[in-house]
Amino acid sequence: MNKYSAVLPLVILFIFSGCQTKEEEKTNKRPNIIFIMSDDHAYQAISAYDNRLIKTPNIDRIAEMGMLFTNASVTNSICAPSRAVILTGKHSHINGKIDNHFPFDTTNVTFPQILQNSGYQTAMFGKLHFGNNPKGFDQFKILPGQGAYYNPDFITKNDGEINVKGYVTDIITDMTLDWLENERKEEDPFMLMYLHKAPHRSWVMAERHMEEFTNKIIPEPETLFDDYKSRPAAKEAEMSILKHLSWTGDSKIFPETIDAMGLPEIGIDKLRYSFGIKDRLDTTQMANFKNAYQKINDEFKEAYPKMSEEELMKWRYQRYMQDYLGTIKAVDENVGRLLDYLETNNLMENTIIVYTSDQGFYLGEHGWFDKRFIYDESFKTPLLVAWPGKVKAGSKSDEMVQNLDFAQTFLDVAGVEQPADMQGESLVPILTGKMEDWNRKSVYYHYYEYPAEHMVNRHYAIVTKEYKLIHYYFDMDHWELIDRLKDPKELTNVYNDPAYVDIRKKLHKELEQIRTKYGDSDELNQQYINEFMNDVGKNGIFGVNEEKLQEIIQKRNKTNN
Ligand code: SGN
Ligand code: CA
Repeated sequence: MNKYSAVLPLVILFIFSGCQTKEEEKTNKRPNIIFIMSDDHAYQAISAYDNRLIKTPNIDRIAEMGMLFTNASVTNSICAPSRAVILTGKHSHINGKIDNHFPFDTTNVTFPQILQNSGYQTAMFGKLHFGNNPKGFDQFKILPGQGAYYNPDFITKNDGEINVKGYVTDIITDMTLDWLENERKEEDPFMLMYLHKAPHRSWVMAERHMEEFTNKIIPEPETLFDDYKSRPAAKEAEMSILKHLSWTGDSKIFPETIDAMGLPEIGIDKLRYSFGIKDRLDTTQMANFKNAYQKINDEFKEAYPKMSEEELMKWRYQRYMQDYLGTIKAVDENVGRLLDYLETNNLMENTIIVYTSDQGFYLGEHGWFDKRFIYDESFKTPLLVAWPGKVKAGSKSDEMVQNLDFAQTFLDVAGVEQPADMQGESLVPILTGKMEDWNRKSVYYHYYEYPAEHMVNRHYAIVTKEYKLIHYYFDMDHWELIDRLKDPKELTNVYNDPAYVDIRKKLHKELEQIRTKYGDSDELNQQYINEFMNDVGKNGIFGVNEEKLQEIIQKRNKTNN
């Protein structure tokens, strides 16, 4: 027996127990939370939902590892309001951020503040769009307002405003990976918000994707030529691919091309081109951009005089979709970079990863781009959740979950108490297969931003798996009833169809109940209309059809007098 033999077992025991403690610590550690959100990313453009438009292998990985929600929706289909709902766990009429117009009320309590107080490290990178900085974050680098695709500025927590050269989707990822690698402390759990600007209008893709995507041919949706029969609000909206996309900023027809063709500007056409493209791209980027789009410009100049309205619509749809999908290609690549980093650094096992969008988007359905309406393409939003070991890989759920539920879900995941005044529900029962703890039958929706760009009337609604009962109340008084199962493309308003009398009655009652449950009312509607109209009367509103705005103001003055 040598002199070490006696102590060897002890040494082994020590090392072994040391390992065990570390292992135990790891499993007891509260989960990390990664919230990935893109801006205006339609579920139709994620191949886990539908692979006709684009392949998104990296985003799909999240669903392969976890759960794909096929019936997730937002409570108010517009950017900053959706973000406010996500952070507060409260409907727009309660958190006060009803539209993109007024800044977020920072006296609201948000889930990142609660998580930070409970010991989570918190960081946010990318688009917030609040008009003020986020509270509850150890680190943030956010885009001012909508942000820019090329060489974007950022507002940072520690270094004021900075400018970074490059393409926004790559840069937001660089910042995120840099934080994970260099700032994050290994001993504490973290909550990270990784928020893309893409694929928001005016859809400027990365140089490396221009050649591929400007040559793609995209299949058309069935409802590209909708006539909006029985849906007057849809008819009034200004989001037609044919009529409302600008030539230069959106369709990438150069200002000199439309001048040479004698085409009149659409809306703030050249201005949008200036602030999105001309004033942002450096000389090399601009040369690459011009090079990629020159062929399109030449062909359009030649073809336009002979095009019928139908042909022009089809051409404009292709142009729109090529650029929109091109920006998504970079999002997918960058989500892949993040997932690879997590895998390489053993961060997958104890992390819940959420991929979603601030709302859905029309990709030509009803002839539209943009969002705002309660019709499926913008009411629904993509939702993919991975949580290895907790969520069954490759699972699916068609439960009616909403962006309202994220705050409580994350607090639940972290084991932190959920404030009683939050209005959502934790999704943990669905994620972990405890369906006896989940019994939601309907959701509530309310959109406010009118009169404004795209002219979508204010409306509220109740939605069940079978029906939507919708009330457009300003400045029209119009009800719609959609039979979701019989009419999935949502082309027919059956509100006045005698066959639906009983259903209509039942849904009216349920709508009243759900409005009471969430604390919404006609009085609140009126209050929000007054605030908004007083302000736009004085200060105007970006991008609005001025003529129509004046009409609405005058009509309102008349009825008020
Ligand atoms: C901008 C866009 C609109 C878009 C809003 C809101 N116009 O104003 O088309 O609906 O943002 O989008 S643009 O001329 O600036 O491109 S949101 O995602 O921020 O709500
Ligand atoms: Ca958005």
